[in-house]
Parts: sequence; structure tokens; C-alpha cells
Amino acid sequence: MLRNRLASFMRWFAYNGDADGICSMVQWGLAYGLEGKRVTGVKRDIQLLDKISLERDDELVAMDISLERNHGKAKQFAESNHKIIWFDHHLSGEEIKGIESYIDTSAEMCTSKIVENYIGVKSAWAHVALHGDGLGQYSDRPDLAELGELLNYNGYGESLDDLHYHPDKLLQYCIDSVTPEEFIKTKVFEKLKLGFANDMANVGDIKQKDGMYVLPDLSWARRIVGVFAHRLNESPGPHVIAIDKGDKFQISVRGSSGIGELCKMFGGGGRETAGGIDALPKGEVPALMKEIVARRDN
Ligand SMILES: [Mn+2]
Repeated sequence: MLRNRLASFMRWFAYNGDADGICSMVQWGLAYGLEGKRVTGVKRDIQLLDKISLERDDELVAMDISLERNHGKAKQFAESNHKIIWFDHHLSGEEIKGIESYIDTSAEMCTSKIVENYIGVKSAWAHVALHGDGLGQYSDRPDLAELGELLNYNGYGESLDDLHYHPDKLLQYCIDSVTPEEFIKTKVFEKLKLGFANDMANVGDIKQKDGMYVLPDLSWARRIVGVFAHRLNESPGPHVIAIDKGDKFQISVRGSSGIGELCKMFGGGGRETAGGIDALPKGEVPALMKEIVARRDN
């Protein structure tokens, strides 16, 4: 449906600050432009709709953030007749009427693949995203694995201060490069590569203890945790990676199936092969590990 571009109209974008969120937005931007307001954050910052207030005829495009985790706000926007388009591959929760949603939780899907299908133009950025989301086995572009991993790595941190680049800045650099092949030649890529190598050197001596890998609550560890977790997932899991937050753990889980549901049992969330729990009291670790160990035996 055509609509008049009234002065009161604005398009908002809410997108995850990881590789998949960025690569989804790069494709959208190259196809349709990115005019409007963009809201993003560190990868764990999922409830992005809390930072948005839609007015009058404002529209919203959401990429790679869980509809379930934004359910209240999304419902409120939909009920106020705002046009909402939602692209994602995480658990979506109860259906909301009036939202145009493209959500596919199949293990081999990432949001960038969904966006690629929607636009109808094959994009190398979708392959970058597959690698970024630890789904490299579904890509036939191994030459883009490092970039995917690095864009994903950049999204991890407690706050934006932990990150090498603000995700929105990184989005701009990617768009400027137009293709991943060109981006790989830039200084931005070099900086990510160096930062990653330094952080990985720190993770070198961490061994599994009582079934989990525990990292200290330091910025290098907060940045490296996701990629470290993806790499562990090359062997049978589920794997548990924790950042020690004193009386709580920030938990990442990786495995072959049912991981989002498993994390949900402990107040977290995620998708088929990857999930997390933001703040698990240490007293609940035995219960979590019981579930994990049961799945390891399968
Ligand atoms: Mn994703």
C-alpha cells in the first residue's frame, strides 16, 4: 500500500548490535536506504523497544531481536495502529495481531537470511551473518567466516564502553564498503582482528571446571565470551560458559538443539543452538547443570 510521506511520519529501526543484526540492516540499507532513527546496543541489549516512542504515523522495522522479549511494547505499538515489520529467528512468544512478521526459528536460519529472502536479492552479507551466528555450516562462503566472527565479537560487552566500535558506527562502515569483500580491506577490519587476537590470547588458559567454563568479569572476557562459546560448539555440548558476577553468573549456553528453551527455564532465552541467562544466582547452578548433563548424555 502506498502512503503519503507526511512530515509527521518517521521510520524507526531497532536492530541487534551483533553480526546478524548489522548484516540485516546493511541489506535493508543497500536496498531501501536507512532514513529514520536507528536504535541498537550491545548484543545482550534485546529490549530495544523500551527506547522507542512511536508517534502519529511512525513505523518500526525490527531486526534480529526477540519479539517475545519486546512483547509488551510491540503489542502497544500494534494496537495504536503503527506499521511494524519484524525480522527474526528467536522465539517469538504469543502472536500479536497487526504485526507483519518474518520469523523463522529453524536452526539453519539467521535474520539476515530472512531479510535476504524478503528483499529477493542474494547477498554475501547473509553469509557473513551465518558465520557470525555460529551457523557457518550452512554457508558456502568460508572466506567470510572471519568477518562474521569479528562483527559478532564486536557486539559482546556489558555496555557500549566494552566494544571496539558502536554497532551503529560499524553498520555505517559496512554500508560504506558496500560488499564484505571491500570491508575486509579496511582499517576497521584490521582493528577488530587485532582486538580479537589480544582477547583470545587471554582466554587461552581457561579450562572447563565442574562442567562449565568460568571467565572473569573483565572487559576482554565480556567481549570474547560469545565467540569463545561458538568455538566450543564445534564439539558436542551443550556447553556452559559463565562470567563470574559475584553472587551471580552471566551464562551463555551452546548446543545442537533446544538451547533457547533450556535457558528459558532459568529466566533466559535464545534460539535452537544458542542461548543465555543474564543473571543466574549461583545457587541455581546445580539445577542448570543437571539439565545440561542430562542433555549431554543423549
Ligand atoms: Mn541472529
